[in-house]
Amino acid sequence: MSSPGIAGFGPDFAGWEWIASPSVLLYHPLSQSWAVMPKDRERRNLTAKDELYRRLFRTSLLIRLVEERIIDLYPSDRIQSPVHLSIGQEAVAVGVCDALRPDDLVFATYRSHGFYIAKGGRLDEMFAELYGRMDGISKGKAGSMHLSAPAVGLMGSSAVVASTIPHAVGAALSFKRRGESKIAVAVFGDGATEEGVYHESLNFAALMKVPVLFICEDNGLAVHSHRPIRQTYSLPQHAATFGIASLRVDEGWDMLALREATLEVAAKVRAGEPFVLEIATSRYKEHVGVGEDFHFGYRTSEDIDAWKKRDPLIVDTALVEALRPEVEREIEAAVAFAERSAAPGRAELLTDVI
Ligand SMILES: Cc1ncc(C[n+]2csc(CCOP(=O)(O)OP(=O)(O)O)c2C)c(N)n1
Ligand SMILES: [Mg+2]
Repeated sequence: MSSPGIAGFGPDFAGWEWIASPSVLLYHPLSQSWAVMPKDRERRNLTAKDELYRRLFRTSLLIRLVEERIIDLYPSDRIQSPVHLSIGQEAVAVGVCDALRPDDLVFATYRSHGFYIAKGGRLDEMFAELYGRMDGISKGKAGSMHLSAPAVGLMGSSAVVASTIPHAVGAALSFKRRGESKIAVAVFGDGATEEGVYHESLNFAALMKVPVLFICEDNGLAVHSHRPIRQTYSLPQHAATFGIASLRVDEGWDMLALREATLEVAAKVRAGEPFVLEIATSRYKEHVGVGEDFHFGYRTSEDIDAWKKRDPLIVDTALVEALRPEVEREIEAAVAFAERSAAPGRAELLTDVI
């Protein structure tokens, strides 16, 4: 596709140059115009101790310490389901969800402890769910991979890669038909964009002009495969072929930048256009499970060092230590709730099953 051209990028922006500095550039293919994202605006007005930063940081820390607690608990076999940890990726869930309205709906993946928590799901019901207990948010039948909390707008998550993307498009269509100002958010990994349903969903969303925000968590990996050996396309260019505007944010550790980007983009979606927001991020742990995966030989721990140097939960140790006691108390109360909860009996075997 061709663009009207922009200084330094030439008339055809094919190639990676324009993606290299994408977090400040927004190309809208329908109006064929470029805009500069004012992503630094909020950060300029903030110091590290400001209320907003502290709120986002606290939620990020909660997610990380929850997953670290899962790591501790896992060998005991109390947690009954496989777990896909998002340690390293927390800022995405936090920045995105903080920019949404409570009644906006999120459809996510098997790696969604962060989205569950950031959207406002109850932590005690999440631990009880992971334990497979009756007080779990889905009475223990969903486990970690199928978390949902409809009361706060987390409509579902799924182990089937890309499968919740069309659900978000369908929800967005219903908002449009009912004249509601809500938006639907489809969260998926970079690997999910290789599924046919992603392409169908983009096409349908563009055709129907529904208020859906597609969010790609680009950790560069699908299990053990790196993105460049799997894909021939860049997401923004691909989205543009459907006439869908897009933005890539490279600073996926930066909760404030992600919140700001999502606010800007969600306003466009609410006004009635689909949008693709691609966020670079980094998974520190193995694909599934609570260990590390550097011994498999497809990546080294040094590969994520640069990311860790930017990670606020590693860098801002003073704030971590200031918040840690109260966050740990909250987690221990949730774990105790799960421990107390009854296991489902035989009578539950066929309930809530379709
Ligand atoms: C339809 C389908 N195909 C394949 C799989 C096996 N699988 C599970 S996770 C995964 C990789 C997905 O990678 P990505 O979408 O980037 O998400 P990430 O795990 O990196 O968060 C694959 C291929 C699956 N669960 N569902
Ligand atoms: Mg991935």
